[in-house]
Amino acid sequence: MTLIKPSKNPILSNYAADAWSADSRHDGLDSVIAAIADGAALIEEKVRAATLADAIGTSDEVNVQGEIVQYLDTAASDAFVDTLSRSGRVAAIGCEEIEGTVVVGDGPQHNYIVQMDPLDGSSNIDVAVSIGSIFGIWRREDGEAVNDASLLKPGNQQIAAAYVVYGSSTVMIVAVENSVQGFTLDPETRQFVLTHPDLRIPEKCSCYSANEGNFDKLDDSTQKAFIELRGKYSLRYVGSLVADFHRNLLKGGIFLYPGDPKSPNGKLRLMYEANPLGFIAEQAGGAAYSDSQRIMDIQPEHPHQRTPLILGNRDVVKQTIAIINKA
Ligand code: P6P
Repeated sequence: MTLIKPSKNPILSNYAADAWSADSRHDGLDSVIAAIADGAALIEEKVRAATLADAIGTSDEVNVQGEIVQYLDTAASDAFVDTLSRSGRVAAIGCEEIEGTVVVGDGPQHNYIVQMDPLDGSSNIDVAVSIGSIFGIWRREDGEAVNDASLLKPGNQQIAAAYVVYGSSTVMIVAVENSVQGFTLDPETRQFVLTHPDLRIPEKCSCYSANEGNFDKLDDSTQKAFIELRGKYSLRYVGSLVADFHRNLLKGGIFLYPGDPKSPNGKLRLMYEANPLGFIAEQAGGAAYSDSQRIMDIQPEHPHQRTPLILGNRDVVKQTIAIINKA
């Protein structure tokens, strides 16, 4: 029995060609998004097979979970570097798994710079918890040199962002200015189909997502913010950034990973976690801040720098920041 009726909704490639090619600022963006979708479909298969591979020991490099995770982190990084490079539109890639800048090309058609966390939360694979891939996309201006500086553009210069959540279904969210669209992978056709058009974060905040185990490490004002949230919202925390953000994007919520006196910049990365999700949150009517400023206004100093991150429902983010900054 075929569980899935053929959808009448557009597949990603048709949507992208129709929606984005009309705007010259998005010239070739559909090829970059298609490269992300191709890599995601490949990684989705590997992630689903990983534990099974461990169980049946199909090859040495997956015989212990620790090596499965490392294998999948590297496999995801390699897959997306390959598909993005072959798109013919990407000049440079920054990647959580790669220390330096991946310089792809500096021709006139290499119009985009992509920063990515290819497989975020991979330590959750061995307990079958959702994980994700995150992408920030910037324009490379005509004639602009392609070098390490290519990876230090502030988030407010992003032209698009995307993430893929590998959960009970595999969903790819793509945002450009004033547009957030969701596509679900059809396991039979291996195509992403439009299933969540014109996403907006619901006005009503339903939950907060934070690691309450860190509470005692937090400074007084951040503890006050946590106590305020406890009194108003349910706690929903997967421990996988993309899964927590995706639920909050669809259902309304706020995610916090603040700094603390020992780690003032928190845990999450600015360029390929906070900036892309901050871009998506803002295009969906939400907000994204560090502990003091709009995430996308931070001038990067290093491609792997960390930042505190508070993002989701705009009003609740602003209220939370106000409490955190009350000395
Ligand atoms: P903690 C996963 O390791 C990750 O980088 C994010 O996906 C997630 O939001 C965060 O760390 C969870 O961190 O300290 O709560 O386990």
